[in-house]
Amino acid sequence: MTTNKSVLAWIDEMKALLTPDKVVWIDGSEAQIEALRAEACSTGELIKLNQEKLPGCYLHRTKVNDVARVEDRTFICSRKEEDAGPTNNWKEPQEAYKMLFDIARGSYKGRTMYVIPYSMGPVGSPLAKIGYEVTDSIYVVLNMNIMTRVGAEVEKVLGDSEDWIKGLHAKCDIDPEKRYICHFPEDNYIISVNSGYGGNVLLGKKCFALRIASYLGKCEGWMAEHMLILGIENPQGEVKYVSAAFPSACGKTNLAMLIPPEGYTKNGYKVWTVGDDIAWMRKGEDGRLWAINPEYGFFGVAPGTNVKSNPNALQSTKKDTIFTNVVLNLDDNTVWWEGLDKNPPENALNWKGEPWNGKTSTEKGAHPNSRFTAPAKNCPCISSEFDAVSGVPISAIIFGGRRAQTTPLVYQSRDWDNGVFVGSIMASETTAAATGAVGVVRRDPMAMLPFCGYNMGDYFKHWFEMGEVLGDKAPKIFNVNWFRLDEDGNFIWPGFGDNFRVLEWIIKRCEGKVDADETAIGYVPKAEDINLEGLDFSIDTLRDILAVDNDLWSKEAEGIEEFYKKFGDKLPKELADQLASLKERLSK
Ligand code: GTP
Ligand code: SPV
Ligand code: MN
Repeated sequence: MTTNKSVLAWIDEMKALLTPDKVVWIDGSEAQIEALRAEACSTGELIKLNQEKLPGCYLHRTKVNDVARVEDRTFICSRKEEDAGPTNNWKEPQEAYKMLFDIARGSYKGRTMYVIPYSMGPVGSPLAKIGYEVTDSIYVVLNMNIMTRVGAEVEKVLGDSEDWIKGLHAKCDIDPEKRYICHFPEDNYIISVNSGYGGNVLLGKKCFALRIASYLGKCEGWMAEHMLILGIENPQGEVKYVSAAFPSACGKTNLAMLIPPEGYTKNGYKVWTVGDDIAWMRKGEDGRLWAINPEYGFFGVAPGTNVKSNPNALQSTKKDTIFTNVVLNLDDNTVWWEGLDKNPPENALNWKGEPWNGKTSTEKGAHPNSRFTAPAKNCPCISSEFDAVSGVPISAIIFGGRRAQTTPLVYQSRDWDNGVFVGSIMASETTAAATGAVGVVRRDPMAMLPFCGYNMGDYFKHWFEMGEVLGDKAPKIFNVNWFRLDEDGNFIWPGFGDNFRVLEWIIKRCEGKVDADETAIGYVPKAEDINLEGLDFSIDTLRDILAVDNDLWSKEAEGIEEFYKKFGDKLPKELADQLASLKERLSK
């Protein structure tokens, strides 16, 4: 246990507020973690799975009203409302503290307070940051122990420093009417009450590593982004790194772990995973942009994960993994979800714990936002640079979303500033990762709409400033869309491993090795430059999904103009200029 005065003072405050019966300091030792797993199994909080087939694996079910992030109950409590901006919910900080402390007061009575010291990023890395989360949930402790670097080592590195982030989580009664996920960027404070679900309660993840960190990044000159990081190794053994921002449940984990098509793997191409959800990026000594993954595990979407779509993710879940809200197969005590295979169990319990027969039931067995929490080190293609304290140099940044129409398979921005514009106009169909309607197109700039901890107008400005700092060493910026639909509603592009064909074009563009066609929105590949070898896919269809329809884009431009109005005079002039140029090019 630490002797850090600022930490001890806050823990005393928390004890007085929450009145736990007992305080347990998480040291990260296997013995302590194992004892907690056993305790959670004894109360039913966890179900121990078949230890021969799934060693170290457990199942957890949340309350049925508590299955996803709650964007309408997520608040940025900056002192000034303007600093939260038009895209965030805001509460006045003193009022918010009072409301939250009133809700949490006494709620640990008869319970244990767990104190989790954790590092986002390799322990001791100059890019890493430290947090403390107090929680009354063993599920949170065990998940944080997979998702972050936890324990005594972290406290040693922190020493007496006051530079750490406070996180208070209280389950209370899981009352959705009193559920609040609040961030106080100016105080380095996060408070989450009345939830027990993933992104709402694993406070190192979206709350710290994106909402608080994006604000710190603005103040300190770096970037916290909702991005995967992957390395592409060519047959000569050279590795180039790219990062990619797609909204929740739009393919980051899948792209991060992809296995290239056979023709490529035979020739020696490989993909290495550095991260699947969050990137912290900073200018390095060589002037390039360097990225670390602040996380230590994957909190991945289960449905759709299978041996074909993402074998590396599936393999990652074979040991030491916690499954949340999936099907329990009662015959062999293993788990199942939609899209795992074509053999749903007949003798099973669905995600709610009710009897479920996969052959006859019309209802889904797993929740669409059911998840696995797996250690990153389980991943067969984890990068050798995963723990590298200075991270990896980024050659390209890729934006992308789920668009049935309009957005081509891939295009490149004209330059950094145009790339910031491309990120700012991202739009995507909503998914089950957050509560609310699914399949509605909404603007989600840089996939950060739910995660930007300050005024998004200032966030755009920060992107332009980073472009200036990086100059001609800045990564090239691209946009992709794997999700174009045909008239029958089927995905046109095969996606998954075949996305490597697009990554190859992106890398070639970065190296200046391939030409492109200039369109109103940017540079689009010549169809013959996307390698279709070994794929049953016609070049004409490829041409279709690469085409830029100026009429559709003119409508898009109107939507962008409407969206930009939200930001008032916080909209950087560069973006207004970019929009005007786009319109001009479209009218030609
Ligand atoms: P979060 O963890 O919520 O941030 O999601 P994510 O961005 O990591 O998304 P993930 O990779 O888990 O994919 C979400 C869903 O999209 C899954 O159902 C996938 O099967 C599907 N998906 C991923 N990549 C592709 C693709 O290339 N094509 C198609 N059609 N679907 C994909
Ligand atoms: C997302 O929704 O983007 C996730 C899952 O990665 S959660 O941690 O719940 O935010
Ligand atoms: Mn995510």
